[in-house]
Amino acid sequence: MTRILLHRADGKTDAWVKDFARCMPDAEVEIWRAGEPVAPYDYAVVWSPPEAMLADLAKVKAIFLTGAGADGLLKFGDALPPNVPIIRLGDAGMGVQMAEYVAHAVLRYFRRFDEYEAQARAGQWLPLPQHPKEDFSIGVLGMGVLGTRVLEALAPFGFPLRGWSRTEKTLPGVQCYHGADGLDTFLRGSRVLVCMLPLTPDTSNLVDRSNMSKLPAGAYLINVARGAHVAEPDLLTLIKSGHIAAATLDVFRNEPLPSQHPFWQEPRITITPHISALTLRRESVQQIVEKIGRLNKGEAVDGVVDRTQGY
Ligand code: NDP
Ligand code: OXD
Repeated sequence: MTRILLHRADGKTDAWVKDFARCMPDAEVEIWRAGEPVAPYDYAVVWSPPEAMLADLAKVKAIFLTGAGADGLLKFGDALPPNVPIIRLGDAGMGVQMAEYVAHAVLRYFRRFDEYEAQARAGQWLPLPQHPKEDFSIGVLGMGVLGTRVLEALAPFGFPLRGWSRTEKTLPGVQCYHGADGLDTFLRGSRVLVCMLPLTPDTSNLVDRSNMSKLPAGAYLINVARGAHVAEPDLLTLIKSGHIAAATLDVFRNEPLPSQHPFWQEPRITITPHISALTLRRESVQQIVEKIGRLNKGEAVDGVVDRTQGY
């Protein structure tokens, strides 16, 4: 029998327990509750657990995250059990959602639908010149599981594609840049900047005034990674100056985005409530169960977080 300790901040645990029972009938899933004694467990399944759970996480063989980003757990730093592997979710259905979201945002800006929406609200009939496709290069920050999926989904549209990663990469049809040395050249040629990075000390605030100023005039920003990648006041300044034509933001420093936040008043900013790629419960449970099976046999699994890199 495999014993799994589950925590869900939203309290919606029943469906997760049912899915684990379906995919792993011999598993015993227990819900973590603050202050209640915890029996020995083999694995923990969490997203952004409370600090009070950390002592119990030290007793398991591995911690599975029900999301792609590890920042919600790594924020605890040295308080985390040092030797317990943290395993993040791989694609599990998020890749196609990210592809849909980013392709929609890119095409909306390329075909100027955002401007047509504003015109229609003003009762204005005015065909606009089309953006030349060769000038509409798309630069994806982060060429991991999700960034790569998005670049592949954009390929058939014929936009010039570029990607930026920490280590050197090659991807057919994509001009690849890496490291601090490659960033400026990458930015200077990216008319649409798509942020798909993990949040780490190196990537926090990366999309600030200085870096956004390197984008071509009239650039677009799409952030589907974490709010703290973007310096929010800098974005507002550059949108007001016209250097950034518009932005689509799915993630924010404070979520839900506070009602008095100036982004709500800026018509060139499109806001969605952190929905670009939702965790699909069944697919996620299936993936976790497959990995538990491999770990139980002493085999390696992918998605193990490198704590020194922060993702
Ligand atoms: P991966 O770990 O697979 O990929 C991360 C990519 O970022 C890699 O290409 C990595 O480079 C690159 N990277 C990391 N640090 C740096 C750096 N300092 N400089 C340059 N490149 C860097 O992550 P995923 O693709 O699975 O997910 C990315 C992020 O998307 C998640 O961390 C999460 O924050 C966010 N996300 C948001 C969701 C939403 O609903 N809004 C849903 C799911 C994820 P290298 O290849 O060299 O390692
Ligand atoms: C994730 C997220 O990282 O949902 O998976 O943001």
